[in-house]
Amino acid sequence: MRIRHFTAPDMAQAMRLVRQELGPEAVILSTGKVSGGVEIAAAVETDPIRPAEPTPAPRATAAPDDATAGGDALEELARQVEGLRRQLSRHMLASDLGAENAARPELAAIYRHLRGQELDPLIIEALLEGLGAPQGAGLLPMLAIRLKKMLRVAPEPRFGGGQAKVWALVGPTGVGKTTTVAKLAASFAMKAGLRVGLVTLDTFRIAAAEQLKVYGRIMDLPTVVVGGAKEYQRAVEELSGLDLILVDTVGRAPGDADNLAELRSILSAHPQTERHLVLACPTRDADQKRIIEGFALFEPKSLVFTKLDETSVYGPILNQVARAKLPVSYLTTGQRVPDDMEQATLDGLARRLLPPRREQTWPAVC
Ligand SMILES: Nc1nc2c(ncn2[C@@H]2O[C@H](COP(=O)(O)OP(=O)(O)O)[C@@H](O)[C@H]2O)c(=O)[nH]1
Ligand SMILES: [Mg+2]
Repeated sequence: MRIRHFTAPDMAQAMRLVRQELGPEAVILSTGKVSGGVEIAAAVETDPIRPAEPTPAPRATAAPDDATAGGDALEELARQVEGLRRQLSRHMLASDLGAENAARPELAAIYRHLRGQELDPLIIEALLEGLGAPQGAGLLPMLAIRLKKMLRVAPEPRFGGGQAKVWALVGPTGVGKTTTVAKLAASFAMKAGLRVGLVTLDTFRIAAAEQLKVYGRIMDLPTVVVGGAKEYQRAVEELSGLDLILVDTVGRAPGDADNLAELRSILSAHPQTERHLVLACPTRDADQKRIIEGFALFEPKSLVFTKLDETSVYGPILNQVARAKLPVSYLTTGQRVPDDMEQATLDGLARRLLPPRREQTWPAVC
C-alpha cells in the first residue's frame, strides 16, 4: 500500500488531486486542516501509482442565461458536493473500521450489510461504535437494540373524544397517496368500525378526484371534492361528526415552492389538520432528503413509507427518520386495498434493516 499526503486550499481541490494522482480506487485515510487549506492522507493498494485518469472533455452546456438555468446549475453543484461528502465519510469510516475489523471480523459482515441497505455512513458509525455484546451473545441483538433506539414510530392512534381526527396525506406525485388514503379508510371503517369520511383536494386531474370517489362509493363513505380553502373548511365542518376524515391531496414536486405554499395555505383553513408526508421507499435517498426539505413547510406529523414491496433496501427509512426527526406511522407493501398496509413498529422496521436469518450465522433477534 502506498500512502500519500495532499494539501490544497479546499476539500474539493484536495479530492481532485487525490483522484488525479492515485486514481478512483484511492482510500481516504484521514483529513485535516493545515495552514492555508486542508490535507488529505490517501492510499492505494497498487504500486506504482496509476496514471492519472484522462480528464473528460467538458460537456457542452447552454450558458445559464436565465434564473432557471442558474438554479439548475446550483442544484447540480449541491448534489455533487453532497455526493463527495458522503464518499468522503464512507472512505473515512471504512478505514476507521478497518483497524477494528482486524480484531473482530464479524463487524465487517455487519458493516457490509448495513452499507448494502444504504444506511447513511454516519448512522452506521453511530450504530457500530464500540459495539459489544455480553460474552456468548452475538452482536446482532445489541445492534437490534441500538437500531430500535434510533428509529421512531408513531403511537397507535386513539379515536373518539367527540372530535374528528383529520389526516391529510401530502407528498410528490405517484408515491401512493390516494391508494394509502383508501387503505386507511378501508382499514378504519371496515375493520375497526369507525365512521370515516373522505375529502380530496386533487382537482388537478379529473381522474384523480374520480379515483377517490370510486373508493368512497365502494366503501359507502361520504366523499367530498374541494378546490380551495373555503370549500375545504366547509367540507371538514360538514364531516366533523365522524371519527376520521382522510384528506387526499395533489402531488407536488419538492421544488415547486408556489404550489406547495398554496396547498399548505388551503390546509391551514382547518388548522387541526394533521399533515403526514408520504415517501416511496424505492426513491433514492438523496431525493427523499430533498422531498423532506421541500415539504418541511407542512410541518408533517409523521412519515408514511410506501412501495416497500418494490425494494429490498430499507436504510433510507432510518436516514429520513434521523434527518426529519419524525416518526414513521404506516408502511405499505403492495397495491391491494386494504391488505397491503401495516402500522409501523420498531420490530418491523428493525427486522427489515437487519440481515435476513438465512444469510446470517448470528442469533435471530426479532
Ligand atoms: N407496488 C406498490 N404499488 C403501490 C403501492 N401503493 C400505491 N401503489 C401504486 O402506485 C401507483 C400510484 O398510486 P397513487 O395512489 O395513485 O399515487 P398518488 O399520485 O400519490 O396518489 C398506483 O399504480 C398504485 O397502485 C405499494 O405499496 N406498492
Ligand atoms: Mg392521487
